[in-house]
Amino acid sequence: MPMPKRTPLKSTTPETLQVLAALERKVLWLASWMIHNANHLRDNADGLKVGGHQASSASLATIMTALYFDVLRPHDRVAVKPHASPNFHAIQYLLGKQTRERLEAFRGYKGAQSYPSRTKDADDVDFSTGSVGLGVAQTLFSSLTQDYVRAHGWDLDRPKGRMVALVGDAELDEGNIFEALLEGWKQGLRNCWWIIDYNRQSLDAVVREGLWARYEQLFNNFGWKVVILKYGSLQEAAFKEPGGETLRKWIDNCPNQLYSALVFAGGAAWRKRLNDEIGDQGDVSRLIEKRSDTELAALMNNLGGHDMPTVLDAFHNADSEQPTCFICYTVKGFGLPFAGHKDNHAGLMTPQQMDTYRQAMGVRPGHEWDKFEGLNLPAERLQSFLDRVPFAAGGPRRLSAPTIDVPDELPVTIQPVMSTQTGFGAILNEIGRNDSDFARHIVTTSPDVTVSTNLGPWVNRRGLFARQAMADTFKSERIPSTFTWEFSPKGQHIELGIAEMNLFILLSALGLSHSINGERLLPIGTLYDPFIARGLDALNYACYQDARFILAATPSGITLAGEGGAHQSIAEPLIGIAQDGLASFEPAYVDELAVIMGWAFSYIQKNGDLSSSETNWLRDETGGSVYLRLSTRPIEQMKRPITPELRQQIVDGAYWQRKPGPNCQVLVAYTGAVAPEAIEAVGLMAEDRRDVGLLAVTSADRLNAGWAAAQRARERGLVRARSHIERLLADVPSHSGIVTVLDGHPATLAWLGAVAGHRTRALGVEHFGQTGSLAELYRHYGIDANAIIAAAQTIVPGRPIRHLKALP
Ligand SMILES: Cc1ncc(C[n+]2csc(CCOP(=O)(O)OP(=O)(O)O)c2C)c(N)n1
Ligand SMILES: [Mg+2]
Repeated sequence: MPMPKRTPLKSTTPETLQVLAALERKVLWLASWMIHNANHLRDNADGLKVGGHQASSASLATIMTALYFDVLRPHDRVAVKPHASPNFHAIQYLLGKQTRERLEAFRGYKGAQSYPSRTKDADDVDFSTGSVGLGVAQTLFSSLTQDYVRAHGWDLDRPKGRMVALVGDAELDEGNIFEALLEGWKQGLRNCWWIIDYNRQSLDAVVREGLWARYEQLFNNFGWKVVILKYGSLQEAAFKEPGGETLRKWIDNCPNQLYSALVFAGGAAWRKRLNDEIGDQGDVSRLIEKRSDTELAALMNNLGGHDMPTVLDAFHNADSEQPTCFICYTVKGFGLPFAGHKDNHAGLMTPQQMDTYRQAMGVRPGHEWDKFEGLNLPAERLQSFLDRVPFAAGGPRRLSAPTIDVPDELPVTIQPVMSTQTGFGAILNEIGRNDSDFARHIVTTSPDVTVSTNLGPWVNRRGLFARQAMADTFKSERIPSTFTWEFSPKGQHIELGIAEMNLFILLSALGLSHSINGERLLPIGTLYDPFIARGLDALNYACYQDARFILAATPSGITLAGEGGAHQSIAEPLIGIAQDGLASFEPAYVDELAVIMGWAFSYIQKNGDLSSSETNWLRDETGGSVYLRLSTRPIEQMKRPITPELRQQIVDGAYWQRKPGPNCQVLVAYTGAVAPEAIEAVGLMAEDRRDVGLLAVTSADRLNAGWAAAQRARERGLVRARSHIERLLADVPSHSGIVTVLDGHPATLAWLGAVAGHRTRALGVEHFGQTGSLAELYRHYGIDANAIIAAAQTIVPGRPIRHLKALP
């Protein structure tokens, strides 16, 4: 394998190398000890394994020491391989940014987190990781976001940062990484480093042979520079000895499994194997013989990713903006007793092994957490080095940005008959008309469904983003088209290829811009509702790291009728309820949507305290992201004034479209596009029954969250706590029945019956896949007016139903 040529290292002095070697030892020790302490020395009363990854951490100890203590600058940002979290916390501890208490509580309540977490850790995690692959892609999209922000004239007084991912080699099996690579190539990615911890082991076993060559080709194809760190400096020196070439060839041809097994077995095993295979070849025999078992093992373990000079050399020489992939050969469990063993992923050192390791590290009992214990350099020298580490020299790593003023009302011309999707496009089109600060900070994005989710008018006004301008040839050729497709550095729409994973990770990056770049963006992403599932883990990831964005998902449900089949969505309203950090809405009318969007633009900017509001028991001051489930179904709009009370109720999740009277037997609670069916059913039932109610539910999610919070508050003694839905249902007679209906899973609203103990029948969609007209599908799945009336009749029998339409 030809090695890339590199110019000799200039910047690192022998003194620095000495200090870095000591710190590397300490990082590895602290990471191992932290895990050991959590598993063996803490009171773990619940009998569960605490876990932690000593082997995976060891694999990256050299690389992370080099990066954090020497290479990185304050404006660089890092996604650390999830199971190298202990290294990260150990490094932050040495830099004075993590407490001993939290290390002692590693994986415990409020302790340092198992996997680096922006929201739960206290030591300045740049990007959360945990679900492998996502943090890696996050660095790519954060780099694009940095370019976007700077192209718009913001954040220019700070140097550009490099977005760095520390990647497990098996992490590269995750498809989202390849989706991101292709997108990065399209968007002209730069300033992004992916450092592959090529230990040739995954969780279960040793990986396939020759993966590095696939990676190399792959990254080259996407315009990346590839730097391979295979041999350490000891090995390079040995290759220059007589017989060295033979040794190199043997290493190159050695299968991954055998190499790992010999690393585990140690010096004597290396000697036997090498002697058996190449030992009869004069020069190389001498090369082997002149080394003790320990020296031989050190030589064979001296892969590029564990050799500080090699690692520093590679990083310091990668000074162009070209995205760069470093393939670093490493040993999983390097320096620990289970190094190289295929079962070491979750392996923990036994107390005896730990004791031996402690002695080898020169750490006295009782001094395990001391920063410089057992290091062969004076503490003052180490401390003064740490005090000057460039990465830690900047101010706080969490930046902030002022809140952007949102207009009190978002104007929109409401047509007599209109869908929420059309309304969404119209609202953005209106915002796009003027050049307010608010409009300038909006950035939209979509995975190839810009036009079909109605972002077209906005994009016509604001243009597409690219670092290099690109004209719309259809326009210059004077071929009529509804949409102008012109790219420029000032454009405000980022067009993605069809990969929903990429959409969510880009939203995650755009939605953290205030904290990463110090410039706030108001991101809006659009996609088809069913394809939320395609990127769901990435959506969860974005919410977990508290990125802020608005998601408009449309079309949704079975309401897309003829489009139907595989495009129908059922489970998404339940995702909307269950997803932490995401407030979900499904309005029926465009005036509701305008209210919700106006609120959403403020909500995504909030960052206040955790206490709940006394009115709705929601923690609105903490803010979050927003999911709008929209529809293409044109429905008749209501002409009505939006009073402040109505506005608040729409945002809180429900309002009486027809308040039930004291003799109410039945009320219908609906969400979204089935509003006409609910209205029709209520109208028909009202001919026979008195005081029928109609509850418009704009957000099952917020109603449910408020209800749960108010119950908790009462259980804690706040006896007067009442949520919005409890207040709405307070006057409904207890014998009334509730029929709930939506174009989505019936469980979304079924819980309404439990609020005040009303008998309830929940209608919705449980099966999918049939195409047809709306009327056919609503009848087929049982969410039309007939179904509502029949359900009401069953739970609260009234007079014989005269109004049921004839069934086909
Ligand atoms: C999406 C996802 N699937 C599965 C896992 C469980 N898991 C954690 S680490 C790991 C293997 C990682 O191997 P590699 O990336 O090579 O890291 P190493 O420990 O070898 O450094 C797996 C399967 C996960 N964290 N995320
Ligand atoms: Mg691995």
